[in-house]
Amino acid sequence: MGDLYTVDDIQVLKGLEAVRKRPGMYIGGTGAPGLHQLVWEVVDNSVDEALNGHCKHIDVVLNSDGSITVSDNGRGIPVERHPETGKNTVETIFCNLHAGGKFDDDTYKVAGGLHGVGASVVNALSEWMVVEVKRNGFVYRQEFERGTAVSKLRKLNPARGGGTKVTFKPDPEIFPDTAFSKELIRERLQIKAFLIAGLKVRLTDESAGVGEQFVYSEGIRDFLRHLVEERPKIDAHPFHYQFDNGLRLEICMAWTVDTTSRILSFVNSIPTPNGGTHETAFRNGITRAVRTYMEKRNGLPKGVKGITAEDVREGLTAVVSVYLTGNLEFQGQTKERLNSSEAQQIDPLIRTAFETWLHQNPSQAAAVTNRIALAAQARTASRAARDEVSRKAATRRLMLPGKLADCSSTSRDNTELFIVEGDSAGGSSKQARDRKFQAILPIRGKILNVEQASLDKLKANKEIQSLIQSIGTGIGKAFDYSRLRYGKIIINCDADVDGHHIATLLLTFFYRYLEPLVEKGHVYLAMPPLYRIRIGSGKKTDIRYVFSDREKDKLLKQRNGKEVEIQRFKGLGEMDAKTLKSTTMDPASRTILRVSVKDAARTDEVFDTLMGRDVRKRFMFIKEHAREIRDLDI
Ligand code: 28F
Repeated sequence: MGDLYTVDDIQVLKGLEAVRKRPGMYIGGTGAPGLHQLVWEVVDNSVDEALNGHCKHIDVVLNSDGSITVSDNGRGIPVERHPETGKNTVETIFCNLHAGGKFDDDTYKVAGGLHGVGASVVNALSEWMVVEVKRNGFVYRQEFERGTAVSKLRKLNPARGGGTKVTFKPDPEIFPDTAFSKELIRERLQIKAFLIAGLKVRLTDESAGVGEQFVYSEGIRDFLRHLVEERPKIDAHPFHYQFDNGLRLEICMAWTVDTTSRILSFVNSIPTPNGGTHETAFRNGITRAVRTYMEKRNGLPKGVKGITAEDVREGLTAVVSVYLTGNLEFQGQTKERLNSSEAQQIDPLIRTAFETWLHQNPSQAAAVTNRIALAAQARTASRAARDEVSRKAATRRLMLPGKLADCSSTSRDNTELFIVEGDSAGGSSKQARDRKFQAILPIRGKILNVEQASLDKLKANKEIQSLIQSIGTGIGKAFDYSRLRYGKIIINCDADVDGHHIATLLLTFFYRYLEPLVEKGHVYLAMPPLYRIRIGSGKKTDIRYVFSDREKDKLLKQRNGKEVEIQRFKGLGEMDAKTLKSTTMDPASRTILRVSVKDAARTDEVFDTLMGRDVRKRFMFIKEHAREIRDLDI
């Protein structure tokens, strides 16, 4: 500092003295939350640089001496003389209360800093602080102690690029405990990375010698995935919505079968744990959308008069992130509840967007409204009906894929799941089944080659997901035999090359990922006939179903000149329900093959044949062997 104190200097000292005298006024207190508020203030200045598109990296280091370093690769704080203070801009920002990047509205379109106290408060409450700026091709550095500059801003070595680096040590005269919580910091930094897609945020613990980096290319979509990670989701994709016109708004949400609800809201990337106008507007918006949608389609469950906001919220996990340009208004003891009326615009935006999504995605909408209807029913139901078990069963049903036509029996022993290929086969199978114990899952023809796909890729495949959900056991480490939902899993594919291909893929899948089910004899192949052959006429008509060309030829050789009519079934979808029932589905008259793994050594060889690149070879295997043996060895 210079030799003479000017009037301005005295003002400055008075300002920062006030901060040291009553720190609670500025950072809420001197406990752990107040201590960490110092970190958030500095980090948020870097985040503002990122939000305005000037920086891509934020680096945080917990130093061994108890100080912390935050740096960004933004433009770097300006270093020239500041017209209002006559001091350099760095010193101006760090030594003047309320003088931060934000005192000048044109500089930043959006700015965070919930308490908005800025860098000078952090400086005032630090035993020491060092600020380094890379700008104009050089590194500049200035040092401070308890809020006052103890060095000039010095121009050091030349350097490329830009950025700001702030190191500070909280003052033990102010904070009874100056130790930072790595966990708290980690959590906050990860959230910043989620909120700003593509931003790289690194956290290093110098004394432990470890570091980690957060970067999420899909932003809050990744955030939502992270939040619902292990929780059982309903069968619908998350809803994602982004709006950027004056007000910036981004939302991602999904329902789980849990009854808990978690809505995480943010304003200018600052968490608002006590909600506020933006969160209320979000809730109202989705509630109105759901109400209109369900009422329009007469989708209210029996006995339920209307849908409440609580029904909509049950099981909901949501990330709501808004960016407001005006002065942020906060309310409540900790000033964590947003009170800006600007945020009310969100309500109609969300309402329209979500209602449109519901209309445009009927199957997703069905899963969502079923979930909400369940909540409404549980709320409306009498005590007796609010039986845990029935609710549990209902919630478990919500996790089943929409296209599974389940059976009414819930016991595993006598129930059967038919996996059929395509929607037309699904339709006729549904007509032919006995719905008491037979469930139908239609899957689309083109599923992955399980032999070549990784487990992650398989799990992401919609057809495989439907299959796993229907079976109930989970796969891989999560496999739980006690959750098997059907006694028999019967693969029923067309008797053509494509059908055999899919059957083979499915068998491979079972063998690789659900081997215990194969081992315990739960997996079967159905045998739909290839031909219907009528021999003779009148009273002596003989109708036979045969499964291969060889059988057909054999039969025709023995017909002794009688009249014949041959019908070839091109697919399951072509058979009428009665024929499908008697030939393929009715336990009294059908043939099914139990798949078993008998000889581990032989399995490899068989699978080489089954899964080799030669489709015909694979086809022959099933065709030749399937008919002749009741237990198919794989
Ligand atoms: C480790 C903490 O504080 N980063 C910051 C900037 C960049 C600018 C700025 C900051 C200018 C006139 C106030 C640069 N170039 N990280 C940080 N990066 N502040 S703080 O400007 C402050 C205003 O008065 C910056 C052009 N405009 C702004």
